[in-house]
Amino acid sequence: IVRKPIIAGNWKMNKTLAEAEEFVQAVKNNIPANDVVDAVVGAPNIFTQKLVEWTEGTDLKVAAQNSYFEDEGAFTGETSPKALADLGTDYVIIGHSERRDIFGETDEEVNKKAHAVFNHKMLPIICVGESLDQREAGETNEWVSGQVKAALEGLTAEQVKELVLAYEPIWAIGTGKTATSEQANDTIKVIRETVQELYDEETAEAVRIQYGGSVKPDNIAELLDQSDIDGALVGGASLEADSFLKLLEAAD
Ligand code: G2H
Repeated sequence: IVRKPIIAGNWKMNKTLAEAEEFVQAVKNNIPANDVVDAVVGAPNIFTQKLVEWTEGTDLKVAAQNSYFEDEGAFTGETSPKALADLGTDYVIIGHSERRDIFGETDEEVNKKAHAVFNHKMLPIICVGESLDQREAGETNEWVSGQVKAALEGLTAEQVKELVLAYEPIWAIGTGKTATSEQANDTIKVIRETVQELYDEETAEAVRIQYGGSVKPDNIAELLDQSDIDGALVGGASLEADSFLKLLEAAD
């Protein structure tokens, strides 16, 4: 099976509208064809509508950085998955470690959000990953596969083949410390085995699993060379157009 690489920028809470537009104009017509690599920009949700407008007719896809699991109601400050889908959003990043750590998102909520995203015909990019303490205690595999099981609960094999998983060791996020490509690949293999256990070999071979955590133009090639790494979820190095384009070229 050949899995198409997917490179997704996660801007986190960065950029003004003008900065976002400048980035999109510089990038949108310079990305590799989407039969080679999926290129995704995860902008702050307040810019999602504009991103969809600006990228119309191009191969650049748009991700929101979070969504609530209810469609509407008394949830002050939350973003409706129904409204995101209506805007034309392609992907939603779910369960990023910053959401889990800073905003207390649980595995159960991550799972509900994944269902909500599918209900509205978008695709989730579901993040999992261990802390440094967990890695040092030798708990990585168990922890990460537990997160995967919880996140995928109740999803069909067809859905799992479509979604994206992102393995982001928390200790490598924004720290400049990257997991070695072998470390990343080893844990991603564990994730793939978990999917196989839950579903079947076909599903495990089809699901795309990204690595995330201090990915940069100069380390992406060796990460993508690994057997099981199908792309990257990139924070810091996705903020500049040049750097983002270099990441995409590496996957071309
Ligand atoms: C991990 C990653 C993007 P960075 O959070 O999701 O960020 O590439 O800055 O480590």
